[in-house]
Amino acid sequence: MRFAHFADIHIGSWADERLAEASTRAFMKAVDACVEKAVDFILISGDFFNTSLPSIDRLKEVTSKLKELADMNIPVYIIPGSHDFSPTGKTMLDVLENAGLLTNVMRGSSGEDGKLSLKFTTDRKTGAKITGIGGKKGMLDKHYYGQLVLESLEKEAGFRIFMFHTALEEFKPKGMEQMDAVPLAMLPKGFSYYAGGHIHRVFERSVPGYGLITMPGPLFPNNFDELELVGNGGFYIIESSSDGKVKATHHPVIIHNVYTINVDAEKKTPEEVTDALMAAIGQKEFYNTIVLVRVAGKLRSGKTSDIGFRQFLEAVYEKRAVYVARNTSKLVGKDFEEIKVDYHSVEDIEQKLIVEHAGQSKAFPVDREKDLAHKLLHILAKEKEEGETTADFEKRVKEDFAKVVGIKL
Ligand SMILES: [Mn+2]
Repeated sequence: MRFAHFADIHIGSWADERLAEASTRAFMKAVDACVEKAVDFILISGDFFNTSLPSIDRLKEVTSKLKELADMNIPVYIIPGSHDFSPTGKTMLDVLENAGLLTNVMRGSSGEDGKLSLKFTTDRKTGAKITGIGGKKGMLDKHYYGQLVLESLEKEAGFRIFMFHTALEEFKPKGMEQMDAVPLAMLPKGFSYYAGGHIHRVFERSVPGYGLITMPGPLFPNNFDELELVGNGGFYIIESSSDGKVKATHHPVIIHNVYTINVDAEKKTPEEVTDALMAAIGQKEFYNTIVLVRVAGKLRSGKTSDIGFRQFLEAVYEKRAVYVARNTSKLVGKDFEEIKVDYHSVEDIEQKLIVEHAGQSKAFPVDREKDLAHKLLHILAKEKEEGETTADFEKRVKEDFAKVVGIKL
């Protein structure tokens, strides 16, 4: 048996039009590689799309690729990720599943005692039994793990795959120690393969009592840090031999080259920093390359805005760079220290503020308040969809609101 494991594809993730196609292209390329390697099926461990309602253009491309796979009889098994999920449960994944293009393996029932019994989805060709738990925003999925009936899952015979979309407490990567996570003990033991997602880093570990646990990282990096740390994305190909051995190989997916420039601004004048930036690009050409530039340190004189970034950017784009990303979070001018928020995404900041302020209103229990705040932020941030009338849009927002708050309109 040979299968592929993708996660965190985030179709539509980059707002900048220069990189808007990158995650979709990475998906196309990864699928082509899987076809070439004759995989039996493909797993997607959450965050297939960057939002629950992706744009029509992206959907068109992705759907025709999924159709190619369906026509070749290569099934796609998926769990929703924190990004695929809308608070009201609406997601494009349902549409694709109804069209027979993929299968959501997070299936089960919850008993009167609130216990969650998961069902396996059996792959017809290989007999592999697949189940899993998707991710939700703000770690609502932790609740699922707490209710999960493990015994029946652990007793099941055969080649079993558990898909998950969460950080694991024991294996949080450096710099992500504060992240919400699920302890390994909440996952069923003895599965053949644990297909993870959510952490945008490559991870692979064989754990006694459990099995091979991996996270492939994103198919294409989603921000400056990921570009710097992982450079390019990738996925796993897993091969299991008849003696039960499971081997994972990470396959890179290269869409653009990444070139990093570091400039130390400590005790330099803005002019000296500009010179250092220009010297760093020298005679280079940046065809099909993303250039990352990190400038850090405290200037000897002047302001950070005196640095000739504009001149630098023009020169780099002139040399055919696809995109230039700059990080100056540790750069300060002579006379004042800039205050920077040390969070990378809007969601991180929202999450931080919600946690910090929860419990002040006393109108709801704290957990309910956090949950509500999250869902309301999500709903109220929605924009009008393509082709949607203003009246329909307002109706949709009102209905979503009523559903979340639990009132009748
Ligand atoms: Mn993700």
